[in-house]
Amino acid sequence: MLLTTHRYAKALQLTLAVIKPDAVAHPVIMEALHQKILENNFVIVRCRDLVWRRQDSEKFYEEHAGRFFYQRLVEFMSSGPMRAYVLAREDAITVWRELMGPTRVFRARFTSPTTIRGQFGLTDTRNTSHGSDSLESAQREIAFFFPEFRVEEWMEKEEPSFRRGLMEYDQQRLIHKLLAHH
Ligand code: 3AN
Repeated sequence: MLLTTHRYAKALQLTLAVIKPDAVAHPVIMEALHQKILENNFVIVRCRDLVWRRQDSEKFYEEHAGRFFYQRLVEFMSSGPMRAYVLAREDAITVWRELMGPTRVFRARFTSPTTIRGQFGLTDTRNTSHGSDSLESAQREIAFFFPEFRVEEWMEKEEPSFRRGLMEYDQQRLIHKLLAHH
C-alpha cells in the first residue's frame, strides 16, 4: 500500500474511462496510461479488465448505429480485452477527455501530440481510450460497466473521505481505498 496525501478543494466528480483493445494489447502502453491516471491525481475507484461480446459493443455504441464507422467500431471493441475504470477527481469528465485528446487520431497527432490519442492512437477507430462526455453519460456508462456500483451511495459515503485525501493506493488491485479507520 502507498499512502497518498492529495487533498481536493472541490467535490469529486465520477467518470468512466476505458482503455480500448489496441492499447491493452501493449503492456507498456497500458502501464503508461495507468501511470498517467495516477499522476493526474485521479482517484481510481474501480478497475476491471473485461472482454465485450459483440452485442455489448452494439448496445454501448447504439447512438452511432448507421454511422459509416459503426461496424468497424463494434467489431474492434469486441475484438479483445479492455480495461474499464471508474475515476474520481475535480472535473473528472473534462480532465480525462483533455488527457485523451481529439477523437480523430490523425488530427490529434498534429494538434495535440502529447495527449493519449496523439501519442498512442493508431487510427480513428483504434484510438486507445474512451471517456464519458457528460454527467448523464458518466452515470449511464458506469452502470454499463459496473452494474453493482452505486454512484449516489459512493457520493454520500465515500466521496467526503476521498476528497480529504484519506486514502491509500492498493498496488495489487490497482485502486485507491479509504484508510481503514475512516
Ligand atoms: P469520443 O470517443 O471522442 O467521445 P465519439 O463518441 O464521437 O468520440 O465516437 C465514439 C467512437 O467512435 C470513437 N472513440 C472512435 O473509436 C469511433 N469514431 C468516432 N468518429 C470516428 C471516425 N470519424 N472514424 C472512425 N471511427 C470513429
